[in-house]
Amino acid sequence: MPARPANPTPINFPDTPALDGAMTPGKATRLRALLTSPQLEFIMEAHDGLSAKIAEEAGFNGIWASGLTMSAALGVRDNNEASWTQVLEVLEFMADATEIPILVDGDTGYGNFNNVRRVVRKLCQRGIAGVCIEDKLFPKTNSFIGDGQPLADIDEFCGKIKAGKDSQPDDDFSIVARVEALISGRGMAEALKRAGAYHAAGADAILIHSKQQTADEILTFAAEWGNRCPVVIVPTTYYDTPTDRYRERDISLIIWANHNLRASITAMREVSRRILREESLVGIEHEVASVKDVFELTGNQELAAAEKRYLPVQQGAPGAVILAASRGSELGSLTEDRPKCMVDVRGQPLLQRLIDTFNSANVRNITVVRGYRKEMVNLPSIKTVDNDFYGSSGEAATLACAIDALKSDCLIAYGDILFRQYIMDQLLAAEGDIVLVVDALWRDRDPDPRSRLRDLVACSAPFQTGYLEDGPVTAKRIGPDIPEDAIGGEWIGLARVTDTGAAMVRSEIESMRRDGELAEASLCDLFNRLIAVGQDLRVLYVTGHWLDVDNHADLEAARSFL
Ligand code: SPV
Ligand code: MG
Repeated sequence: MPARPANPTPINFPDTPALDGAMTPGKATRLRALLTSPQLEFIMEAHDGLSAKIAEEAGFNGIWASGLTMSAALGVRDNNEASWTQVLEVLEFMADATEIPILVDGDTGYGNFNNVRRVVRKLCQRGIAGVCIEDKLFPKTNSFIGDGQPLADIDEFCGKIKAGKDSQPDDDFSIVARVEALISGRGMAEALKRAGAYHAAGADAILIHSKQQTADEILTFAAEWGNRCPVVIVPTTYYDTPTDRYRERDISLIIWANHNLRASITAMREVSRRILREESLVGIEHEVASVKDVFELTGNQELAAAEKRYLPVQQGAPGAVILAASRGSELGSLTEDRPKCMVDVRGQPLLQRLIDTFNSANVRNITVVRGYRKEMVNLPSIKTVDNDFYGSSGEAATLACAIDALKSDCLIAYGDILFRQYIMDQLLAAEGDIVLVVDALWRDRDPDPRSRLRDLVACSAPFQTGYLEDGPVTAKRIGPDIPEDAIGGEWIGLARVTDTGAAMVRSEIESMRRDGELAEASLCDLFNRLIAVGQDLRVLYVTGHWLDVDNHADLEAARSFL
Protein backbone atom coordinates (compact mmCIF):
# COMPACT_ATOMS: atom_id res chain seq x y z
CA MET A 1 0.00 0.00 0.00
CA PRO A 2 1.51 3.39 -0.92
CA ALA A 3 2.42 5.65 1.99
CA ARG A 4 0.34 8.79 2.41
CA PRO A 5 2.04 11.78 0.74
CA ALA A 6 3.14 14.80 2.80
CA ASN A 7 0.53 17.56 2.75
CA PRO A 8 1.56 20.12 0.14
CA THR A 9 -1.21 22.48 1.25
CA PRO A 10 -4.18 21.93 3.50
CA ILE A 11 -7.34 20.82 1.75
CA ASN A 12 -9.05 24.01 0.74
CA PHE A 13 -12.69 24.42 1.61
CA PRO A 14 -13.71 27.93 0.59
CA ASP A 15 -16.35 29.64 2.69
CA THR A 16 -17.98 31.43 -0.18
CA PRO A 17 -19.20 30.27 -3.56
CA ALA A 18 -16.25 29.80 -5.89
CA LEU A 19 -15.99 31.70 -9.17
CA ASP A 20 -17.61 28.83 -11.03
CA GLY A 21 -20.59 29.14 -8.70
CA ALA A 22 -19.85 25.89 -6.84
CA MET A 23 -21.07 26.02 -3.27
CA THR A 24 -18.97 25.18 -0.23
CA PRO A 25 -19.65 21.64 0.93
CA GLY A 26 -21.30 21.35 4.34
CA LYS A 27 -19.31 20.69 7.48
CA ALA A 28 -20.21 16.98 7.64
CA THR A 29 -19.08 16.52 4.04
CA ARG A 30 -15.83 18.25 4.81
CA LEU A 31 -15.11 16.10 7.88
CA ARG A 32 -15.83 13.00 5.79
CA ALA A 33 -13.40 14.33 3.19
CA LEU A 34 -10.73 14.71 5.89
CA LEU A 35 -11.29 11.12 7.04
CA THR A 36 -11.14 9.68 3.54
CA SER A 37 -8.50 12.03 2.15
CA PRO A 38 -5.53 10.25 0.56
CA GLN A 39 -3.18 12.29 2.69
CA LEU A 40 -2.64 12.45 6.43
CA GLU A 41 -4.90 15.11 7.96
CA PHE A 42 -4.90 16.83 11.34
CA ILE A 43 -7.55 18.24 13.63
CA MET A 44 -6.94 20.42 16.65
CA GLU A 45 -8.46 20.35 20.08
CA ALA A 46 -10.79 23.10 21.18
CA HIS A 47 -13.07 23.36 24.17
CA ASP A 48 -15.10 26.54 23.67
CA GLY A 49 -15.96 29.13 21.03
CA LEU A 50 -12.74 31.08 21.45
CA SER A 51 -10.34 28.14 21.29
CA ALA A 52 -12.29 26.82 18.30
CA LYS A 53 -11.77 30.16 16.54
CA ILE A 54 -8.08 30.07 17.36
CA ALA A 55 -7.70 26.57 15.91
CA GLU A 56 -9.46 27.76 12.77
CA GLU A 57 -7.40 30.95 12.59
CA ALA A 58 -4.22 28.84 12.80
CA GLY A 59 -5.28 27.07 9.61
CA PHE A 60 -6.63 23.71 10.82
CA ASN A 61 -9.29 22.14 8.65
CA GLY A 62 -11.12 20.56 11.55
CA ILE A 63 -11.63 20.63 15.31
CA TRP A 64 -11.60 17.93 17.98
CA ALA A 65 -14.12 18.88 20.65
CA SER A 66 -12.41 16.95 23.43
CA GLY A 67 -14.41 15.52 26.30
CA LEU A 68 -11.45 15.95 28.61
CA THR A 69 -10.87 19.60 27.76
CA MET A 70 -14.51 20.70 27.51
CA SER A 71 -15.00 19.18 30.98
CA ALA A 72 -11.83 20.76 32.37
CA ALA A 73 -12.77 24.15 30.91
CA LEU A 74 -16.06 23.84 32.80
CA GLY A 75 -14.06 22.96 35.92
CA VAL A 76 -15.27 19.38 36.17
CA ARG A 77 -13.75 15.92 35.68
CA ASP A 78 -13.72 13.84 32.51
CA ASN A 79 -16.24 11.44 34.07
CA ASN A 80 -19.48 12.61 32.43
CA GLU A 81 -19.88 15.11 35.25
CA ALA A 82 -21.06 17.65 32.70
CA SER A 83 -24.36 16.39 31.29
CA TRP A 84 -24.52 15.76 27.57
CA THR A 85 -26.88 18.69 27.06
CA GLN A 86 -24.39 20.96 28.85
CA VAL A 87 -21.75 19.68 26.43
CA LEU A 88 -24.18 20.33 23.59
CA GLU A 89 -24.43 23.99 24.61
CA VAL A 90 -20.63 24.32 24.48
CA LEU A 91 -20.59 22.63 21.08
CA GLU A 92 -23.18 25.03 19.72
CA PHE A 93 -20.97 27.99 20.61
CA MET A 94 -18.01 26.28 18.96
CA ALA A 95 -19.93 25.48 15.79
CA ASP A 96 -21.40 28.97 15.56
CA ALA A 97 -17.98 30.54 15.99
CA THR A 98 -16.28 28.63 13.18
CA GLU A 99 -16.63 27.45 9.59
CA ILE A 100 -14.54 24.30 9.89
CA PRO A 101 -16.06 20.93 10.83
CA ILE A 102 -16.09 19.63 14.39
CA LEU A 103 -15.62 16.01 15.41
CA VAL A 104 -17.06 15.62 18.89
CA ASP A 105 -15.74 13.33 21.56
CA GLY A 106 -19.06 11.69 22.45
CA ASP A 107 -17.55 9.50 25.21
CA THR A 108 -19.62 6.31 25.44
CA GLY A 109 -22.67 7.88 23.82
CA TYR A 110 -24.16 8.94 27.18
CA GLY A 111 -26.17 5.77 27.71
CA ASN A 112 -27.43 2.98 25.51
CA PHE A 113 -28.35 2.88 21.79
CA ASN A 114 -31.37 5.09 22.43
CA ASN A 115 -29.27 7.87 23.94
CA VAL A 116 -26.88 7.61 20.99
CA ARG A 117 -29.75 8.11 18.55
CA ARG A 118 -30.89 11.24 20.29
CA VAL A 119 -27.35 12.61 20.66
CA VAL A 120 -26.65 12.08 16.95
CA ARG A 121 -29.82 13.90 15.91
CA LYS A 122 -29.08 16.79 18.27
CA LEU A 123 -25.47 17.06 17.08
CA CYS A 124 -26.64 17.26 13.47
CA GLN A 125 -29.13 19.97 14.42
CA ARG A 126 -26.33 22.00 16.00
CA GLY A 127 -24.03 21.86 12.98
CA ILE A 128 -21.61 19.21 14.29
CA ALA A 129 -19.94 17.10 11.60
CA GLY A 130 -19.27 13.85 13.40
CA VAL A 131 -19.07 12.05 16.72
CA CYS A 132 -16.61 9.59 18.18
CA ILE A 133 -17.96 7.02 20.62
CA GLU A 134 -15.76 4.73 22.69
CA ASP A 135 -16.36 1.15 23.78
CA LYS A 136 -16.25 1.77 27.52
CA LEU A 137 -19.04 1.99 30.10
CA PHE A 138 -21.07 4.99 31.22
CA PRO A 139 -20.04 7.00 33.21
CA LYS A 140 -16.65 6.89 31.50
CA THR A 141 -13.24 7.57 32.99
CA ASN A 142 -10.45 9.18 31.03
CA SER A 143 -8.33 6.58 29.25
CA PHE A 144 -5.14 7.74 30.94
CA ILE A 145 -6.50 7.05 34.43
CA GLY A 146 -6.12 3.61 36.02
CA ASP A 147 -5.53 0.26 34.34
CA GLY A 148 -7.82 -2.24 32.72
CA GLN A 149 -11.01 -0.23 32.55
CA PRO A 150 -14.00 -2.46 31.71
CA LEU A 151 -15.04 -2.49 28.08
CA ALA A 152 -18.51 -2.50 26.54
CA ASP A 153 -19.94 -5.72 25.18
CA ILE A 154 -19.07 -5.85 21.47
CA ASP A 155 -22.61 -6.53 20.28
CA GLU A 156 -24.09 -3.88 22.50
CA PHE A 157 -21.56 -1.33 21.17
CA CYS A 158 -22.26 -2.38 17.56
CA GLY A 159 -25.94 -1.71 18.27
CA LYS A 160 -25.05 1.82 19.32
CA ILE A 161 -23.12 2.37 16.10
CA LYS A 162 -26.00 1.03 13.99
CA ALA A 163 -28.55 3.11 15.90
CA GLY A 164 -26.43 6.22 15.41
CA LYS A 165 -25.97 5.61 11.69
CA ASP A 166 -29.67 4.85 11.22
CA SER A 167 -30.74 8.06 12.92
CA GLN A 168 -28.36 10.62 11.40
CA PRO A 169 -30.36 13.08 9.31
CA ASP A 170 -27.28 14.05 7.29
CA ASP A 171 -25.82 11.24 5.18
CA ASP A 172 -22.32 12.66 5.50
CA PHE A 173 -22.32 12.83 9.31
CA SER A 174 -19.52 10.55 10.56
CA ILE A 175 -19.50 8.10 13.42
CA VAL A 176 -16.01 7.19 14.53
CA ALA A 177 -15.77 4.06 16.70
CA ARG A 178 -13.05 4.25 19.31
CA VAL A 179 -11.37 1.01 20.30
CA GLU A 180 -10.10 0.95 23.90
CA ALA A 181 -8.81 -2.63 23.89
CA LEU A 182 -5.13 -1.61 23.86
CA ILE A 183 -5.71 0.97 26.62
CA SER A 184 -7.37 -1.61 28.86
CA GLY A 185 -4.65 -4.19 28.25
CA ARG A 186 -6.78 -6.61 26.22
CA GLY A 187 -4.21 -6.97 23.43
CA MET A 188 -3.93 -6.57 19.69
CA ALA A 189 -6.18 -9.48 18.71
CA GLU A 190 -9.04 -8.05 20.78
CA ALA A 191 -8.43 -4.58 19.28
CA LEU A 192 -8.57 -5.94 15.73
CA LYS A 193 -11.64 -8.04 16.50
CA ARG A 194 -13.47 -5.06 17.89
CA ALA A 195 -12.38 -2.76 15.06
CA GLY A 196 -13.65 -5.32 12.53
CA ALA A 197 -17.02 -5.60 14.28
CA TYR A 198 -17.45 -1.84 14.55
CA HIS A 199 -16.51 -1.37 10.91
CA ALA A 200 -19.06 -4.02 9.92
CA ALA A 201 -21.67 -2.25 12.08
CA GLY A 202 -21.24 0.88 9.94
CA ALA A 203 -18.56 2.97 11.65
CA ASP A 204 -17.05 5.47 9.22
CA ALA A 205 -13.61 5.26 10.84
CA ILE A 206 -11.79 3.50 13.69
CA LEU A 207 -10.00 5.47 16.38
CA ILE A 208 -7.37 3.21 17.86
CA HIS A 209 -6.24 4.59 21.19
CA SER A 210 -3.07 3.88 23.10
CA LYS A 211 -1.42 5.21 26.25
CA GLN A 212 2.05 3.88 25.55
CA GLN A 213 5.06 6.16 25.29
CA THR A 214 5.84 4.84 21.82
CA ALA A 215 3.66 4.41 18.74
CA ASP A 216 4.62 0.77 18.27
CA GLU A 217 1.24 -0.81 19.05
CA ILE A 218 -0.61 1.81 17.03
CA LEU A 219 1.63 1.20 14.03
CA THR A 220 1.24 -2.56 14.40
CA PHE A 221 -2.53 -2.16 14.52
CA ALA A 222 -2.48 0.01 11.38
CA ALA A 223 -0.35 -2.55 9.54
CA GLU A 224 -2.67 -5.41 10.51
CA TRP A 225 -5.80 -3.41 9.85
CA GLY A 226 -4.70 -2.81 6.28
CA ASN A 227 -6.72 0.27 5.53
CA ARG A 228 -10.14 -1.41 5.68
CA CYS A 229 -11.50 1.97 6.73
CA PRO A 230 -9.88 5.22 7.84
CA VAL A 231 -7.79 5.03 11.04
CA VAL A 232 -7.66 7.90 13.53
CA ILE A 233 -5.02 8.24 16.26
CA VAL A 234 -4.38 10.45 19.29
CA PRO A 235 -0.62 10.70 19.85
CA THR A 236 -0.77 12.34 23.30
CA THR A 237 1.54 9.94 25.17
CA TYR A 238 3.67 8.91 22.19
CA TYR A 239 4.07 12.55 21.15
CA ASP A 240 7.71 12.28 20.07
CA THR A 241 7.03 9.89 17.20
CA PRO A 242 7.93 11.57 13.88
CA THR A 243 4.72 12.35 12.00
CA ASP A 244 6.03 10.79 8.80
CA ARG A 245 5.84 7.36 10.47
CA TYR A 246 2.05 7.76 10.51
CA ARG A 247 2.10 8.69 6.84
CA GLU A 248 4.10 5.56 6.09
CA ARG A 249 1.45 3.49 7.88
CA ASP A 250 -1.40 5.19 6.04
CA ILE A 251 -3.04 6.70 9.12
CA SER A 252 -5.90 8.97 8.01
CA LEU A 253 -6.32 11.51 10.76
CA ILE A 254 -4.32 12.73 13.74
CA ILE A 255 -6.06 14.36 16.69
CA TRP A 256 -3.93 16.84 18.64
CA ALA A 257 -6.18 16.20 21.58
CA ASN A 258 -5.68 18.63 24.45
CA HIS A 259 -2.95 21.13 23.68
CA ASN A 260 -4.95 24.35 23.47
CA LEU A 261 -6.32 23.74 26.95
CA ARG A 262 -2.92 22.82 28.34
CA ALA A 263 -1.33 25.88 26.72
CA SER A 264 -3.98 28.13 28.22
CA ILE A 265 -3.47 26.62 31.70
CA THR A 266 0.25 27.43 31.51
CA ALA A 267 -0.41 30.95 30.24
CA MET A 268 -3.21 31.73 32.71
CA ARG A 269 -1.19 30.43 35.68
CA GLU A 270 1.80 32.54 34.75
CA VAL A 271 -0.19 35.73 34.28
CA SER A 272 -2.30 35.28 37.43
CA ARG A 273 0.76 34.62 39.56
CA ARG A 274 2.65 37.59 38.16
CA ILE A 275 -0.21 40.02 38.64
CA LEU A 276 -0.68 38.78 42.21
CA ARG A 277 3.03 39.09 42.94
CA GLU A 278 3.72 42.36 41.15
CA GLU A 279 0.46 44.14 42.00
CA SER A 280 0.78 45.73 38.59
CA LEU A 281 -0.06 45.06 34.96
CA VAL A 282 3.09 46.65 33.59
CA GLY A 283 5.06 43.42 33.38
CA ILE A 284 2.45 41.45 31.51
CA GLU A 285 0.70 44.05 29.36
CA HIS A 286 2.83 43.36 26.30
CA GLU A 287 2.87 39.62 26.81
CA VAL A 288 -0.85 39.02 26.60
CA ALA A 289 -3.21 39.44 23.65
CA SER A 290 -4.56 42.96 23.35
CA VAL A 291 -8.17 43.82 24.05
CA LYS A 292 -8.35 44.81 20.37
CA ASP A 293 -7.33 41.27 19.50
CA VAL A 294 -10.21 40.00 21.63
CA PHE A 295 -12.62 42.28 19.78
CA GLU A 296 -11.29 41.08 16.43
CA LEU A 297 -11.54 37.42 17.37
CA THR A 298 -15.12 37.85 18.45
CA GLY A 299 -16.04 39.73 15.26
CA ASN A 300 -16.85 43.20 16.58
CA GLN A 301 -16.32 44.70 13.13
CA GLU A 302 -19.22 42.69 11.80
CA LEU A 303 -21.49 44.03 14.54
CA ALA A 304 -20.43 47.61 13.81
CA ALA A 305 -21.27 47.11 10.13
CA ALA A 306 -24.61 45.52 11.01
CA GLU A 307 -25.49 48.43 13.30
CA LYS A 308 -24.98 50.79 10.41
CA ARG A 309 -27.22 48.64 8.27
CA TYR A 310 -30.03 47.93 10.71
CA LEU A 311 -30.25 50.56 13.47
CA PRO A 312 -32.61 53.41 12.62
CA VAL A 313 -31.05 56.74 11.68
CA GLN A 314 -31.59 59.16 14.58
CA GLN A 315 -34.16 61.88 13.95
CA GLY A 316 -32.44 65.20 13.36
CA ALA A 317 -29.03 63.63 12.77
CA PRO A 318 -27.25 65.21 9.82
CA GLY A 319 -27.14 63.48 6.45
CA ALA A 320 -24.48 63.64 3.78
CA VAL A 321 -24.10 63.75 0.04
CA ILE A 322 -20.85 62.36 -1.35
CA LEU A 323 -19.83 63.10 -4.92
CA ALA A 324 -18.18 59.98 -6.28
CA ALA A 325 -18.95 59.99 -9.99
CA SER A 326 -15.52 60.51 -11.47
CA ARG A 327 -13.07 57.84 -12.53
CA GLY A 328 -9.81 59.43 -11.35
CA SER A 329 -7.86 58.68 -14.52
CA GLU A 330 -4.54 59.77 -13.01
CA LEU A 331 -4.61 56.51 -11.05
CA GLY A 332 -4.32 54.61 -14.33
CA SER A 333 -5.00 50.89 -14.17
CA LEU A 334 -6.18 51.15 -10.55
CA THR A 335 -9.31 52.88 -11.77
CA GLU A 336 -9.89 50.82 -14.90
CA ASP A 337 -12.54 48.66 -13.29
CA ARG A 338 -13.69 50.97 -10.49
CA PRO A 339 -14.02 54.67 -9.68
CA LYS A 340 -11.31 56.14 -7.54
CA CYS A 341 -13.53 56.27 -4.47
CA MET A 342 -13.43 52.45 -4.51
CA VAL A 343 -9.65 52.18 -4.70
CA ASP A 344 -8.20 50.19 -1.82
CA VAL A 345 -6.71 52.08 1.10
CA ARG A 346 -5.18 49.50 3.44
CA GLY A 347 -7.86 46.88 3.00
CA GLN A 348 -10.90 49.09 2.55
CA PRO A 349 -12.16 51.32 -0.25
CA LEU A 350 -11.37 55.00 0.16
CA LEU A 351 -15.11 55.70 0.23
CA GLN A 352 -15.62 53.25 3.10
CA ARG A 353 -12.97 55.10 5.10
CA LEU A 354 -14.77 58.39 4.45
CA ILE A 355 -18.12 56.86 5.40
CA ASP A 356 -16.60 55.47 8.60
CA THR A 357 -15.53 59.00 9.55
CA PHE A 358 -19.08 60.23 8.91
CA ASN A 359 -20.59 57.33 10.81
CA SER A 360 -18.36 57.97 13.81
CA ALA A 361 -19.94 61.42 14.03
CA ASN A 362 -23.38 59.78 13.80
CA VAL A 363 -23.84 60.89 10.19
CA ARG A 364 -25.47 57.78 8.78
CA ASN A 365 -27.99 58.95 6.23
CA ILE A 366 -25.53 59.03 3.35
CA THR A 367 -26.30 59.45 -0.34
CA VAL A 368 -23.50 58.71 -2.77
CA VAL A 369 -23.69 60.01 -6.33
CA ARG A 370 -22.19 57.38 -8.60
CA GLY A 371 -21.08 57.64 -12.22
CA TYR A 372 -18.08 55.78 -13.65
CA ARG A 373 -18.35 52.01 -13.04
CA LYS A 374 -21.29 52.71 -10.78
CA GLU A 375 -21.95 49.04 -10.09
CA MET A 376 -18.71 48.93 -8.11
CA VAL A 377 -20.01 51.47 -5.60
CA ASN A 378 -21.88 48.84 -3.66
CA LEU A 379 -21.13 49.47 -0.01
CA PRO A 380 -23.73 48.51 2.55
CA SER A 381 -25.68 51.20 4.38
CA ILE A 382 -25.52 53.89 1.69
CA LYS A 383 -28.16 55.22 -0.65
CA THR A 384 -27.06 55.82 -4.19
CA VAL A 385 -28.16 58.05 -7.03
CA ASP A 386 -26.51 58.10 -10.43
CA ASN A 387 -25.07 60.72 -12.71
CA ASP A 388 -25.08 58.82 -15.97
CA PHE A 389 -23.52 61.81 -17.75
CA TYR A 390 -20.49 61.89 -15.48
CA GLY A 391 -18.15 61.93 -18.49
CA SER A 392 -19.39 65.27 -19.79
CA SER A 393 -20.70 67.01 -16.68
CA GLY A 394 -19.16 68.88 -13.76
CA GLU A 395 -19.53 68.49 -10.02
CA ALA A 396 -22.51 70.85 -9.76
CA ALA A 397 -24.49 68.55 -12.03
CA THR A 398 -23.37 65.57 -9.95
CA LEU A 399 -24.59 67.32 -6.80
CA ALA A 400 -27.85 68.16 -8.57
CA CYS A 401 -28.49 64.41 -8.96
CA ALA A 402 -28.79 64.26 -5.16
CA ILE A 403 -30.92 67.39 -4.86
CA ASP A 404 -33.61 65.48 -2.94
CA ALA A 405 -31.07 64.54 -0.28
CA LEU A 406 -29.97 68.18 0.12
CA LYS A 407 -32.18 69.08 3.03
CA SER A 408 -32.05 69.85 6.74
CA ASP A 409 -28.55 69.45 8.16
CA CYS A 410 -26.42 68.00 5.39
CA LEU A 411 -22.74 67.54 4.69
CA ILE A 412 -21.41 67.74 1.16
CA ALA A 413 -18.12 66.02 0.40
CA TYR A 414 -15.97 64.91 -2.47
CA GLY A 415 -15.63 61.13 -2.52
CA ASP A 416 -11.83 61.16 -2.68
CA ILE A 417 -10.96 62.90 0.57
CA LEU A 418 -9.85 61.75 4.01
CA PHE A 419 -9.68 63.95 7.08
CA ARG A 420 -9.26 63.60 10.79
CA GLN A 421 -12.33 63.06 12.90
CA TYR A 422 -11.99 66.33 14.82
CA ILE A 423 -12.54 68.28 11.60
CA MET A 424 -15.93 66.65 11.30
CA ASP A 425 -16.73 67.43 14.93
CA GLN A 426 -15.79 71.09 14.45
CA LEU A 427 -17.82 71.34 11.27
CA LEU A 428 -20.91 69.92 12.95
CA ALA A 429 -20.55 72.49 15.72
CA ALA A 430 -19.86 75.43 13.36
CA GLU A 431 -22.25 78.37 12.95
CA GLY A 432 -23.57 79.37 9.53
CA ASP A 433 -26.04 78.13 6.95
CA ILE A 434 -23.30 77.18 4.52
CA VAL A 435 -19.89 76.38 5.97
CA LEU A 436 -16.78 75.48 4.00
CA VAL A 437 -13.83 73.74 5.66
CA VAL A 438 -10.74 75.66 4.55
CA ASP A 439 -7.14 74.64 5.19
CA ALA A 440 -5.15 77.69 6.28
CA LEU A 441 -1.90 75.74 5.83
CA TRP A 442 -2.49 75.27 2.10
CA ARG A 443 1.15 76.13 1.39
CA ASP A 444 2.35 73.23 3.58
CA ARG A 445 0.51 70.88 1.27
CA ASP A 446 2.23 72.45 -1.72
CA PRO A 447 3.59 76.00 -1.88
CA ASP A 448 2.63 76.25 -5.56
CA PRO A 449 -1.04 77.31 -5.72
CA ARG A 450 -1.28 76.08 -9.32
CA SER A 451 0.43 72.70 -8.75
CA ARG A 452 -2.88 70.99 -9.47
CA LEU A 453 -6.50 72.04 -9.75
CA ARG A 454 -6.97 73.39 -6.24
CA ASP A 455 -10.12 74.93 -4.75
CA LEU A 456 -8.45 78.02 -3.31
CA VAL A 457 -10.47 80.45 -1.23
CA ALA A 458 -10.24 84.22 -0.89
CA CYS A 459 -11.48 84.90 2.64
CA SER A 460 -12.78 87.97 4.48
CA ALA A 461 -10.04 87.53 7.11
CA PRO A 462 -6.91 85.44 7.40
CA PHE A 463 -6.56 82.53 9.77
CA GLN A 464 -5.91 83.70 13.35
CA THR A 465 -3.74 81.63 15.62
CA GLY A 466 -4.69 83.50 18.79
CA TYR A 467 -7.29 82.46 21.35
CA LEU A 468 -9.68 85.30 20.45
CA GLU A 469 -11.31 85.29 17.05
CA ASP A 470 -12.27 88.46 15.19
CA GLY A 471 -15.72 87.21 14.28
CA PRO A 472 -17.01 85.10 11.46
CA VAL A 473 -14.89 84.66 8.36
CA THR A 474 -16.61 84.34 5.00
CA ALA A 475 -15.52 83.21 1.56
CA LYS A 476 -15.22 86.01 -1.01
CA ARG A 477 -14.43 83.83 -3.96
CA ILE A 478 -13.41 80.25 -4.54
CA GLY A 479 -11.60 78.50 -7.38
CA PRO A 480 -8.21 77.61 -8.84
CA ASP A 481 -7.49 81.14 -10.06
CA ILE A 482 -7.44 83.20 -6.84
CA PRO A 483 -4.48 85.59 -6.86
CA GLU A 484 -1.78 84.30 -4.57
CA ASP A 485 -1.84 87.26 -2.19
CA ALA A 486 -5.61 86.86 -1.72
CA ILE A 487 -5.58 83.17 -0.83
CA GLY A 488 -6.82 82.52 2.70
CA GLY A 489 -6.75 78.76 2.34
CA GLU A 490 -7.79 75.76 0.33
CA TRP A 491 -11.26 74.22 0.47
CA ILE A 492 -10.77 70.59 1.48
CA GLY A 493 -13.85 69.33 -0.35
CA LEU A 494 -16.09 69.25 2.71
CA ALA A 495 -19.00 71.60 3.48
CA ARG A 496 -22.09 71.70 5.62
CA VAL A 497 -25.49 73.23 4.95
CA THR A 498 -28.32 73.81 7.40
CA ASP A 499 -31.93 73.54 6.34
CA THR A 500 -31.79 77.16 5.17
CA GLY A 501 -28.41 76.62 3.50
CA ALA A 502 -29.70 73.53 1.72
CA ALA A 503 -32.66 75.52 0.38
CA MET A 504 -30.26 78.19 -0.93
CA VAL A 505 -28.13 75.55 -2.65
CA ARG A 506 -31.16 73.84 -4.18
CA SER A 507 -32.53 77.13 -5.45
CA GLU A 508 -29.16 78.11 -6.96
CA ILE A 509 -28.89 74.72 -8.65
CA GLU A 510 -32.32 75.28 -10.20
CA SER A 511 -31.35 78.72 -11.37
CA MET A 512 -28.14 77.32 -12.92
CA ARG A 513 -30.24 74.71 -14.64
CA ARG A 514 -32.47 77.46 -16.08
CA ASP A 515 -29.45 79.48 -17.20
CA GLY A 516 -28.03 76.43 -18.96
CA GLU A 517 -24.92 76.55 -16.76
CA LEU A 518 -25.49 73.51 -14.63
CA ALA A 519 -24.11 70.80 -16.88
CA GLU A 520 -20.52 71.95 -16.93
CA ALA A 521 -20.24 73.92 -13.70
CA SER A 522 -17.92 73.00 -10.86
CA LEU A 523 -18.88 73.21 -7.19
CA CYS A 524 -16.76 76.36 -7.02
CA ASP A 525 -18.97 77.90 -9.72
CA LEU A 526 -22.00 77.06 -7.62
CA PHE A 527 -20.46 78.57 -4.48
CA ASN A 528 -19.40 81.71 -6.38
CA ARG A 529 -22.93 82.21 -7.61
CA LEU A 530 -24.20 81.92 -4.06
CA ILE A 531 -21.65 84.52 -2.95
CA ALA A 532 -22.68 86.73 -5.87
CA VAL A 533 -26.32 86.71 -4.78
CA GLY A 534 -25.25 87.79 -1.30
CA GLN A 535 -25.29 84.51 0.65
CA ASP A 536 -22.77 84.14 3.46
CA LEU A 537 -20.45 81.20 2.93
CA ARG A 538 -18.77 80.78 6.29
CA VAL A 539 -15.19 79.61 6.51
CA LEU A 540 -14.13 77.07 9.12
CA TYR A 541 -10.36 77.21 9.20
CA VAL A 542 -8.42 74.05 9.87
CA THR A 543 -4.70 73.47 9.74
CA GLY A 544 -3.89 70.42 7.65
CA HIS A 545 -4.96 66.88 8.70
CA TRP A 546 -6.70 66.06 5.45
CA LEU A 547 -5.85 64.88 1.96
CA ASP A 548 -7.46 64.16 -1.36
CA VAL A 549 -6.49 61.39 -3.70
CA ASP A 550 -5.75 62.37 -7.28
CA ASN A 551 -2.63 60.40 -8.11
CA HIS A 552 -0.42 57.55 -6.92
CA ALA A 553 1.54 59.75 -4.52
CA ASP A 554 -1.74 60.84 -2.90
CA LEU A 555 -2.79 57.22 -2.60
CA GLU A 556 0.46 56.38 -0.84
CA ALA A 557 -0.17 59.31 1.50
CA ALA A 558 -3.70 58.04 2.15
CA ARG A 559 -2.35 54.61 3.02
CA SER A 560 -0.01 56.08 5.62
CA PHE A 561 -2.59 58.66 6.80
CA LEU A 562 -4.52 55.96 8.67
C1 SPV B 1 -10.33 13.51 24.96
O1 SPV B 1 -9.65 14.39 24.42
O2 SPV B 1 -11.21 13.75 25.76
C2 SPV B 1 -10.09 12.13 24.61
C3 SPV B 1 -8.78 11.73 24.23
O3 SPV B 1 -10.98 11.34 24.73
S1 SPV B 1 -7.99 11.16 25.63
O4 SPV B 1 -8.01 12.16 26.62
O5 SPV B 1 -6.67 10.80 25.16
O6 SPV B 1 -8.70 9.96 26.07
MG1 MG C 1 -12.48 11.93 25.86
